[in-house]
Amino acid sequence: MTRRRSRSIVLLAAAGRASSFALPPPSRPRAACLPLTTSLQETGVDLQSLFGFSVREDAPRDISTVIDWAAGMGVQTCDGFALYSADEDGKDVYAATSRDLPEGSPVVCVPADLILTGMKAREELGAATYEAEEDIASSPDALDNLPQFYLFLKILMEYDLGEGRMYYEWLKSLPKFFSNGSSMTEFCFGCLPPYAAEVSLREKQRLKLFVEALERVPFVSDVLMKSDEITKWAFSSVNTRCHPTPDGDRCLAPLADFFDHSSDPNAYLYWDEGMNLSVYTSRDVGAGEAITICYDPSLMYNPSDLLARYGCIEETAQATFAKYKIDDPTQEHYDLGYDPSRMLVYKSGDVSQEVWDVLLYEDLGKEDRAAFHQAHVTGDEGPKQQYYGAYGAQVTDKLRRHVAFLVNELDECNIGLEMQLSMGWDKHRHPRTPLLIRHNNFVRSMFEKALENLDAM
Ligand SMILES: *[C@@H]1O[C@H](CO)[C@@H](O)[C@H](O)[C@H]1NC(C)=O
Ligand SMILES: CC(=O)N[C@H]1CO[C@H](CO)[C@@H](O)[C@@H]1O
Repeated sequence: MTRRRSRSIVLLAAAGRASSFALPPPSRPRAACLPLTTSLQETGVDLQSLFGFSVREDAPRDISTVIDWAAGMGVQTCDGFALYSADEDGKDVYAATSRDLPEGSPVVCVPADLILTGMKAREELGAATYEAEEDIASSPDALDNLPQFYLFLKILMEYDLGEGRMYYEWLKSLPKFFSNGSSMTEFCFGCLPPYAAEVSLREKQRLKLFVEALERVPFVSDVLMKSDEITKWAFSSVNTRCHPTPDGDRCLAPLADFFDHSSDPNAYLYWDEGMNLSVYTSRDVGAGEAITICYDPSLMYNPSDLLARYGCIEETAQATFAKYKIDDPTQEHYDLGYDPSRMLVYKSGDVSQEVWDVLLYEDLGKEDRAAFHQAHVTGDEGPKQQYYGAYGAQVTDKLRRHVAFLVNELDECNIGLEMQLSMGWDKHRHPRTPLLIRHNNFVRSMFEKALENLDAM
């Protein structure tokens, strides 16, 4: 996310010594040179300290050793690479450098053998997981779910085995507080407009699927399986930090998992033939500027999916999904551009042509639908204009009602949320309230503009 520079920025960790790409990586982990602690208090002993560190939401996130650990593991970083936090409690961490980086510079390079993938985890964990795999493989999004399920198991296993394991220092650096859909409560869903609530709820159901499948994995201990906090932490870590690989798998690449998402990123991921994963700058990046990558181009205009999956808001986005949903879309709908990344409302309040076309198509009878579709795919503007001549006013009115409905929904959600804030309930009971309000306001601002435009038509 874009950082507001006015906020206090806390340096959480930096490499003790600059590790340059020109130099071979050190062979042993170096001791941390800068002992940096977050301001969070140590929490009391809880069940989870059985495992070395707590993953409770309010437990401190320990980022102090991960860069030096990674260097010891062969991860190369550019000069001045460091992790910063934009908030006082160190929950929200981003990667930047203390020096200007020109376009095309390597930022980090993670060697292939350190990268965790779904396939590698599957091989390592072996046949004991195959029963659980059947459950996941029969789920609707199996292709996405299977690699993530194996990464989820791998994280749980490493957490269970604790200190002394290869990935321990990296596990400690993972966030504990997530606002992602799987962390939301019934209360949160009630405060989101229908589409955002639906996608957030879907994330929560995915978590349930993973946790239920755990019961069929013999090596997962009861303590782990029954701890909602631990399973949610492992699930959210995988879900929000994994990257797709060129061969359709998913991976967790230590240190390459600290880059925030932006729809106007200043860096990108690059896989070499040896499956090492690098991050390169795609333009000049100033010292201290957050280095960002685009997680998934389909999230560029979809703040609700971004919220559901990653728990964040990107207020610089130039458009938002128009949230117009069709129950049983056909190939013809898709041909007209029925897709969240194309059915857009822009900051200016303009609505993308795809929205108009889909709405008009919906109002036509069978034969006219076929003719309109034909004109669209052949790029024949004449007949399309005739349909707009006949149905334009009707479609404008339908769109106006849709947009007005959403503005109203968002207002109602925010009334409930503001009330929580005024009572101070957000502090403990509903810590995600401010985030939900930001999401709703951001989406509302675009819809409100669209409503003004439609009213003026
Ligand atoms: C991948 O990284 C390893 C270790 O850093 C290096 O030896 C190898 O040459 C790299 N592979 C490619 C194709 O660059
Ligand atoms: C706001 C929030 O807590 N969102 C989290 C969702 O997941 C990402 C990736 O781990 C975290 O960085 C975010 O902090």
